[in-house]
Formats: sequence, C-alpha cells, structure tokens
Amino acid sequence: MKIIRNSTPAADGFRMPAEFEGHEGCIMIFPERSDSWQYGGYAARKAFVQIAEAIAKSEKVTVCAGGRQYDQARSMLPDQIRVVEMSSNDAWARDYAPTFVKNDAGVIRGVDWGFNAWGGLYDGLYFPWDKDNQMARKLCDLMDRDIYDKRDFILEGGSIHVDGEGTCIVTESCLLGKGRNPELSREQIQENLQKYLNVSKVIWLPCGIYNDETDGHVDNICAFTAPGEVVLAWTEDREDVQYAMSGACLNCLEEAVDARGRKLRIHKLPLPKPVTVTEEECEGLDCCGDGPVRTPGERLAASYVNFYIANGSIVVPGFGDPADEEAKAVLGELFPDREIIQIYTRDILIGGGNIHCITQQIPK
Ligand code: KQY
Repeated sequence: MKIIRNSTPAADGFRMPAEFEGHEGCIMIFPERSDSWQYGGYAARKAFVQIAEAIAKSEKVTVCAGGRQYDQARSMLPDQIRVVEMSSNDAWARDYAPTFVKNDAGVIRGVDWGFNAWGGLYDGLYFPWDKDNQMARKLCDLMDRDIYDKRDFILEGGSIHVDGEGTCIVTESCLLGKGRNPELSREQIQENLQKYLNVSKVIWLPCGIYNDETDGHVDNICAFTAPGEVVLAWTEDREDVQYAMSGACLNCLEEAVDARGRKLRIHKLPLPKPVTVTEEECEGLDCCGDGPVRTPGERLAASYVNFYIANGSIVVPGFGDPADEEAKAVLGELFPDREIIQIYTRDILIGGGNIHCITQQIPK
C-alpha cells in the first residue's frame, strides 16, 4: 500500500462512484462499545448480523471485530462473511472506513480523512478515537489499495453523498460546525471535497434530522437514488420540529441543479413517528466519561433514508411504525430491480445511527 501525499484523486483521474453503482463488497465493524450499545453490543449485534447477511446475498461482506469479540463475531456470522480481527473505538464503518475512489481503468484507491469522533474536544461523542482514525489505512493495507492522506481535513463518510457524476450533497450544520475544521472557510471545505471526491458541484443543505448527534449527517436526511434523483426524509406533521427542517432542505433541493445542470427529482420518504429511548434501554448503556449517553425520553434520529444500496437489494431500517410499509413501497418504486429488505434496527438507532452509518461500500 502506498500512502499518497502529493496528489489528489481529481488530479489523478479518480472519482467517488455513487452508491448505486456496482460494488465489490461492503465493510462493517462488530459492535462492542458499552456506552454506544446496550449491554456491550448484546442487543445490537443481532441486527448487525441480519444486516450483514442481507448484504452478503449480493456482495462480499467483511466484518472487522476487536480481539474480545472475534470469536463471537465469527460464530454468529455465516461462513461466506469474512471476519478479520481489527481494533477500533466503535462500529461506524461509514464514518471511518475508507471512502473509495475509482479511475476509468477500474483501479480503486482509498481516501483517509481525519476523524475526531464527530467534533473532537469541542463537541465530539467520545474520546479517544485513535483506533477509528487508523482504520482507513489498515483496511487499505489489508486490501492492497493505495490511499490518499487527507488526515488534515476532518470528514466522516456519513456526511457526504455523491451521484458519481460530479455532484456531492452535504449539510451546513455538520461541515461548517466548530468541531471539525473551524480554521477552514466554506470555500476551502468545498475545495477539499472537489479535489478528493472529484466533484464540481456541492449542494449544501442547511441541516439534517432533528437531534442527530452527528450534527446532522446528510445520510440520514437525503440520498441519491439515481443520477438527478434524491430521496428526502419528510413529515407532514406541522407540529414536529422536523417539519421546518425538512422543508428548508426541500427548498434548497428545489433550487439546486446538479453538476450536469439537471434539476433534481425529489422523492419524499416518510419519517416514522418520533422515536424516543426508554428508561429500560438507558439502563443498558454505560456512561461515557462522567455522564449518561442517553436520557429517558430523548428523541432518536430515526429515518428510513439511512438505507444501504447493495448490488441486489436495498437494506432499509424498520422501526415498527406504520410508515415502515410506506417507506418500503417508495424505495421499491425507485429501485425496481433490487429486493427491498427491511430490518428492525431499534437497537442500532439507540447507538446513534442506522444501517448506512454501519456500512461502507467498496466499488467494483
Ligand atoms: O454516523 C453516525 N450516525 C454515528 C453516530 C455516532 C454515535 C456515537 N454514539
């Protein structure tokens, strides 16, 4: 593996493909951290395994497991899923497994962004994050892929979505927050995205999902489903604080054109009714530092937009809400050639994310 420090993907003719393009595989990390996952991952790992199995129906899945959980992961996961021992601070593969870029000859390289647990010492979610920050490099080493060093720029994979044709969508609440790159202007941040994802157009949405502790990752509010087409998390409930947030994003998307000059087709994906964490669930979580991670009644950032596009399926969260069926139906219309697999993910949501947050695709 070569660490590339003196060039960029754009300069070398590499671009980040869209998630709906073909995959060689998918990376996940087995849950273990006891202040993220109830009972040290005991509850969440069942859903993690179901997700890995669903994705493995149509692409190769690699699950990284820490030393203490290796045997557990290996015994719970089917043989065709590769399990490798790799240490990490938590299990958010989307955010710190490599972002992969590809050139016209089909060569794949990684990008190694800096990671500081969603805000570092300013408003990050845990400390330390050193092992998470090493994962992109370790994975590229394992896969024998060269990697661009961009550790001087803090970025999580869940904070970007691309169409593979020159457009990237991000949120201002996340990328312009003080916890990541406070010394960089919006223009400088945009320039980094242009050089390292090889995009010419960045669409800046104002915000994400209410109470999303990532400062509003785009992958919970809006996602490309095809070139020129997006889904947007939506509620018709005017009393819900999310109503104005989704409305502001809708206005922004309606105004936007993509890198190819197209107006976007915007599909509304309903949100479930507000999901809150129970006292019993909070009891299953350890404290982080000197305080509890969750408090009973706290609203969780539940959204169907946090789905994963696998080669043969869409793996979408379920919340036991009447909107589960509607979300499946909307996605079924948008992805007629893929099976829609819905998995009940409440135990992952309690950790602060969902299916997209715990998966990272490797392009074919
Ligand atoms: O990408 C994500 N949604 C990760 C959130 C991290 C939560 C840590 N408890």
